[in-house]
Amino acid sequence: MAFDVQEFKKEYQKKFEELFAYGYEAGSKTEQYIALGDLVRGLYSEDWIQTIMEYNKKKEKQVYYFSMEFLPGRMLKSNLLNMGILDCVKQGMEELDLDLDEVARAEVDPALGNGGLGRLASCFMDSIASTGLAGNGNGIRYRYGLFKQKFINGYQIELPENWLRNKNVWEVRKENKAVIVRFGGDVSFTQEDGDGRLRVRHENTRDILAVPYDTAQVGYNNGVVNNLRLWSAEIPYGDEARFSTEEQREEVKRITEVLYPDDSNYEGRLLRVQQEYFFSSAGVQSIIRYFKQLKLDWSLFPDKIAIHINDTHPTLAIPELMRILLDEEGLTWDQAWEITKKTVSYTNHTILQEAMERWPETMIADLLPRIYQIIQEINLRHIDKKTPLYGEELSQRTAIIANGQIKMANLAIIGSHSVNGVARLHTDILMADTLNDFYVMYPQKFNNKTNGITQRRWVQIANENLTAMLDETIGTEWKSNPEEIKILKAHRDNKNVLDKLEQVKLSNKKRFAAYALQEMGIEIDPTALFDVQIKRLHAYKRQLLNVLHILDRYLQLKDNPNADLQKRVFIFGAKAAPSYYYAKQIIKLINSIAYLINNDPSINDKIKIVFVENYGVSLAELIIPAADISEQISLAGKEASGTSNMKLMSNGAITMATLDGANVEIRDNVGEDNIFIFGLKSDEVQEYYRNGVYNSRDIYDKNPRLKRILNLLIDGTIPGVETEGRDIFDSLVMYNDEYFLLKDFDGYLQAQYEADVAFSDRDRWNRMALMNIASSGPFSSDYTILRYADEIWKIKPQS
Ligand code: 8GP
Repeated sequence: MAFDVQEFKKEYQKKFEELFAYGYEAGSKTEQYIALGDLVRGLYSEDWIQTIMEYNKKKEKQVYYFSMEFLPGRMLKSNLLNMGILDCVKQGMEELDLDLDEVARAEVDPALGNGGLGRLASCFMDSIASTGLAGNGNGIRYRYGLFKQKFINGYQIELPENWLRNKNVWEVRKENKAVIVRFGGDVSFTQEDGDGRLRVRHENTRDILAVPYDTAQVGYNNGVVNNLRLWSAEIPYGDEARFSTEEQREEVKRITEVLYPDDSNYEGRLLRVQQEYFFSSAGVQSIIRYFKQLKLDWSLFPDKIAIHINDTHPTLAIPELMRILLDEEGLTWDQAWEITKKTVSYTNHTILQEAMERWPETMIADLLPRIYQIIQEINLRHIDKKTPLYGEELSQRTAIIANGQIKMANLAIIGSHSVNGVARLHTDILMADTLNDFYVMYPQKFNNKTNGITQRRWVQIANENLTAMLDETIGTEWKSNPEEIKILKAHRDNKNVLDKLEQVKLSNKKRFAAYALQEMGIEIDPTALFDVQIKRLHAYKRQLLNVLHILDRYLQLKDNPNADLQKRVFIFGAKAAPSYYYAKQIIKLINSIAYLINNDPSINDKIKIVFVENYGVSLAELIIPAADISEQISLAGKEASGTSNMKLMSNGAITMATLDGANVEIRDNVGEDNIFIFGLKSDEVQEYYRNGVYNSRDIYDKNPRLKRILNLLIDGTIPGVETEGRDIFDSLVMYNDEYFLLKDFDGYLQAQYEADVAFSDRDRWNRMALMNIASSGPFSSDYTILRYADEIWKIKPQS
């Protein structure tokens, strides 16, 4: 984009004055940010219009990525980078006596997702635009999103995150594109027009207006600007009288208020289903409106439209598309079903049973009576067709409706043409185990798409020092073709390059140390080994195993203050689901241990623990470039892929890993010498589950080192955790340790010991870091997305 510094300065000043009616020098950081954002939006608006017009004109096939969550992070710098004007704006701001980074920090990081799944959706949106694919996002504009996490007395407290309190400069409200989403009502059938066909009458519905807010997704230096559409629930115009009480109005607003209402109770679950139908229906309706404008035969719908559902949350898009084709467009069942299956594809992100969505049949029948009928019909036809082929038992196991429950994964698989897992191991487990019944029926639907990350945000923006060093060492080709980063391997024995890499890491560690001191009052040594575990708090991710290792080191130092142990800073970032009691107990435990150890002078700063509050994309950008060790220690078979493993690797952290999720592929790429692997393998875990011989109590009794650590949880050593310590102890020792922490403990300690040894040899460690960076190219989401485009969506990059 042509733009020079002088021109920028002029435009910026003008924009600021236009918005705030005084000079930018007197503005707050937020105002300075809003003015810059507004200016930037203006700069890409023409490309945005142009891109959409081109797609329409060429009747290009487009993909619609339906996701309940998006975690875009701050958008200012990523837009500037992709537009190719980051350096120019940075310099311009400097000449205006402003610091771009400081101004950029005034942007509120929207928490419209939980973790991996939501951030993946945002990496994908960036990659879709950057590889020149015609793609759109479809989701929910949550008023508050996920909660804001605070620690009070070590406990997680959830506060509302009012991310929209200032103007959101990136979004454009499109009232003229609003659609009505209908809930409840009565369904009847009539014969009209004398053609003998049944017509559906759906009356007395509760109608909600879905208003889209569009946000541009700017491609990297290619002029492509795609669209992310997030829907907000409102009272339909002219219908205010029907929502006369405060209670009724609240009910409407509630639909798009928060991500993850507490689904441990019926009310919360009902709200969740409303959200899912709300954005699925609105998305499908707007797609249908677009398609009709093309004036093509309905049979061409799958040639023009691909709908991808990110996990099962948007599965209701399947019966909704059927409903519109049948009831509104008058297609036959067979026509509508063919179109739907060819259009929809589905990604599974987890094998955890508790995350498999099931809704009570009665809930769907009441809330969405017509959709319910369609699901029943899909189910009946499925069973009718499959029973003669596969027998009663197998067919019934794949039923969508069973025991009064509607199984969303079954509907997603039956109603789509592609089912993919997110790492090789994960897909293998889906095919062989979790979804094996479906694999038997539809082997051709199953495929793997290993996750990826965008190095634009996770290296270029998050780690400017590393970016500069790479540019200097291997040129800039890696930025548009991430595989090219492998050239760095040629420098693996170049002392000069290794030293530079160490300096880069050190400066990033200093940056994090400054944050820890300023925000948390914790002083850390930037030359210590930074050991990082950042991810949602969940028992299977085994943050507790990390804790057991910390306690082991603590005891070693208590026994012998001069023990030859590498100085370490353990960094945690994690939110726990509000109703996940055990995860919240683990948070309290970690905070209490942090308090104990950080304030114990006899430890002499050899261990520090930093548990950052309100972990999210922006904090990840600060922590990841500073990491030496990347903790990826889930029980093998449980973590579908992981993506922080890829981000950390790209920034030169060494992975401490079980052979789980994408760790397996990371090992294959980086080689055994540049990763620390330990623990049970996935098939060994399966075997234990099958034969039931695991006995954690036995391990506890026979392993004195481990016993001593576990006893710390209940002997009063750790202040303030009486109940938490006891509950956690019981889960590990008395209730047989569901995630095999005790079994993997020895292997983990050994791997950690090896990491200490490696870290003390600076050249060796730096070489390992270099090899990780140099092997990270294949994990670019650009490649992942090109595989989705080629193999699932059948769309091609624009020339
Ligand atoms: C996550 C997986 O746990 C993670 O391994 C994977 O990297 C990521 O998806 C992206 O594929 N799954 C979820 O975040 C998830 O299942 N969330 C649903 C419960 C909301």
